Amino acid sequence: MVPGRFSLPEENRDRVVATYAIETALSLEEVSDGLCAEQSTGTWESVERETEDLVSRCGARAVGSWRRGDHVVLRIAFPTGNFGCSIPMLLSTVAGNLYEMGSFRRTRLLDLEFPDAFVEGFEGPSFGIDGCRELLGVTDRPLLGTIIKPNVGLSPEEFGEACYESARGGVDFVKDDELVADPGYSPISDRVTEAMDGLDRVEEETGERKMFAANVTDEVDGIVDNAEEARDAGANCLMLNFVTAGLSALRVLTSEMDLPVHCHRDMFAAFTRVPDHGVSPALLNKLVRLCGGDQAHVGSIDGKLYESNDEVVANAAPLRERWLLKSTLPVSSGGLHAGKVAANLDRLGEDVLILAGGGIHGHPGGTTAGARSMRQAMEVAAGDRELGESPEMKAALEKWSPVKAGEDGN
Ligand code: CAP
Repeated sequence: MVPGRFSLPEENRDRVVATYAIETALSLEEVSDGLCAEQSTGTWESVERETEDLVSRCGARAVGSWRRGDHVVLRIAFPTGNFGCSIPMLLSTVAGNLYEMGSFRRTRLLDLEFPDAFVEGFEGPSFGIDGCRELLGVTDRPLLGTIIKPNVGLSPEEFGEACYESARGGVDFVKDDELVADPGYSPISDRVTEAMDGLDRVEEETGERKMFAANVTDEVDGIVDNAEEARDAGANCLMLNFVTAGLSALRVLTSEMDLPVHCHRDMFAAFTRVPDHGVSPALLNKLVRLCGGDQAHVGSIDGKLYESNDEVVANAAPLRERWLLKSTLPVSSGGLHAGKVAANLDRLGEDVLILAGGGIHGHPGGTTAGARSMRQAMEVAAGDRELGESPEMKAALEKWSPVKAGEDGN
């Protein structure tokens, strides 16, 4: 049972404030009254039992509204007693039916502001930035990781060897691709055993501790079973495709398991990419932190994804800003290689996990050389060496051109 799920008293007067931008031909008043009714005590028609007392106890109410071009911006306050600390019921309340209203052409949920009493019903990340750093014994530089490629099809032994080669080249962290969880060709426990064996060998050789995130994504009732299997096989981190599995599944996983959870965001853009529809990415990341995610993807600076660099920076903000909960480690991933490290650190800062798949395993010198080129690029960004001075970095920069820190590709 997730702790604190229904800890708010029914009569709780605290409110969650939701901010929306809605494209509609309706007036401010029509949108605001309609939304409050639809998402709390009423519907499209007045109903006799919707008494003043009921509305005052349970009704949503507008706390601000204005026009912005074709859109109405609305701030609506919802009594927390209507949904308690339940993520699915929170989302059904603040978002639920709104996307299907015929009179709203586009609906964007921009933000949710939570009262402290509500946030206190959640545990948040158990490890977060400091906990992940502590487990790795790395406190004075950004973290480096890889996604093993090819994505699918490797046997556990081939996978373990790729982990060894990556860690040997200096990555701190290795993760499954989002497309691998518990397939017949690579059952979780066999893959974790081989991966940890590879990482342990590197630790014996170099003294550097490493982390492996096993993807435990499955049907909801299989996620914790997979996680226990991964933990029993030695995994020291778990990974969840949290959009496809669901935020509630993430919350259950983080509260049941005493391991950091890496949150992969595949399918995220189905909700975020159309700028005036869906949900803002910063809000989704705030919810990941609320649900206890220890590491979360934010896109990548000058990478292969759709976001501008400013948007990537904005995605990372809610993971690290001051809150009642521990911070979540932002993960920059997607099309990165040694030539892009400086720009990523420049925009995202030191408290970040930089991941490269193709940029490591596609290096002309192979996986270990690719990992070395990334680690060396971090040393360049820290001012400890010159760009392109080592053979591994030189080969990476010959294959992929560098992007300078501060050179914004927006
Ligand atoms: C990156 C990656 C990651 C994306 C995630 C991929 O590989 O493994 O899933 O970075 O993107 O398969 O694309 P490369 P998002 O390093 O080879 O690009 O955070 O948007 O889900």
